[in-house]
Amino acid sequence: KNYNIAVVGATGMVGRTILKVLEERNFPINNLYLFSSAKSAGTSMEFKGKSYIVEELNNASFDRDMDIALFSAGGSTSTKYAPIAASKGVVVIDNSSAFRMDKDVPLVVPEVNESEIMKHKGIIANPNCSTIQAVVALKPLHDKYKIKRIVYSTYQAVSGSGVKGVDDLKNGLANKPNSFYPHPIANNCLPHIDVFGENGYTKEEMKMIEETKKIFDDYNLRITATTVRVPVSNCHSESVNVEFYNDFDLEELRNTLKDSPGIILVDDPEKNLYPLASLANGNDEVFVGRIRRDESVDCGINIWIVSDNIRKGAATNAVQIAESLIKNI
Ligand code: 2RA
Repeated sequence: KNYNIAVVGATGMVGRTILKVLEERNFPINNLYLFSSAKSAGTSMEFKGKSYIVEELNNASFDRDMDIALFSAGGSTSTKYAPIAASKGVVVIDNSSAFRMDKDVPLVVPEVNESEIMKHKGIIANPNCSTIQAVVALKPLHDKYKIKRIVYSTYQAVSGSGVKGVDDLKNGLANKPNSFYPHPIANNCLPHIDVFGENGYTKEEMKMIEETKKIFDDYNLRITATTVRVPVSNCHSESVNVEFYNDFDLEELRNTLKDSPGIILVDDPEKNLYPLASLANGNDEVFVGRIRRDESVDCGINIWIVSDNIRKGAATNAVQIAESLIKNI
């Protein structure tokens, strides 16, 4: 069977990558509908050698024979239109944070909690990019050694902010003024992604903390996070400290990661081999390395995790959810 698919936010960085991944993975598509804001409506986009005109999203957009709508157009668009699509029987896979913590909305990374997908009530949420790569790496370790505590420190690419972030880095490196970030991102690390809350943490930090607990369905996990924007074009890097309840053999732990879905182990520091943005860029795997025992606790490790935040962190994960969905509908 082929499916009628909509991409909402088709002209954005993630939207374009969703189309690229749908084509690469030969997703079985009958009709394809592309939607955007008024600003980008009328744009012509290519898919499998055919041209498609991007339509302006409106309340009637889902009044047609449609199976799945992949949203990546920001929280306000999802808040308004995802329920409309779902009310018409269209299954929404939403890349925004609008519904992630809603108890009726599965928050899914297929390698981690694929079985949650069929509990959906019309909307399935794609986690935040920085959360996705972390839980892919940590899930096999949680299953084997039971995680007690996680300390996330992230080094996030400007592509996470979309074209505005990419432009700020380019302008900064060309000594032109930046207009998006609060400070020049060129030659700076900004400990400020999204907005600050009352508790002094940013929304990005709280997303990593809360989304990890929901995805692992383990609210006893003790998690803290510091998320930082760095002058890298694409791919997020993360230094993660993990403490387990149960002890481990380091070689066994590394092999567990090596043999787990969606993970590539790159860990031979003596040969200067460890995960890099330049290695992850354009790929869908989560790259792990620098795995070493944390001698300051009884059962802990430090690990370095790198992945393409636009692909596995957003577009590919959403398409993988759609692939799982059609296996079951
Ligand atoms: C960022 N994770 O990197 C956030 C949203 N993509 O800006």
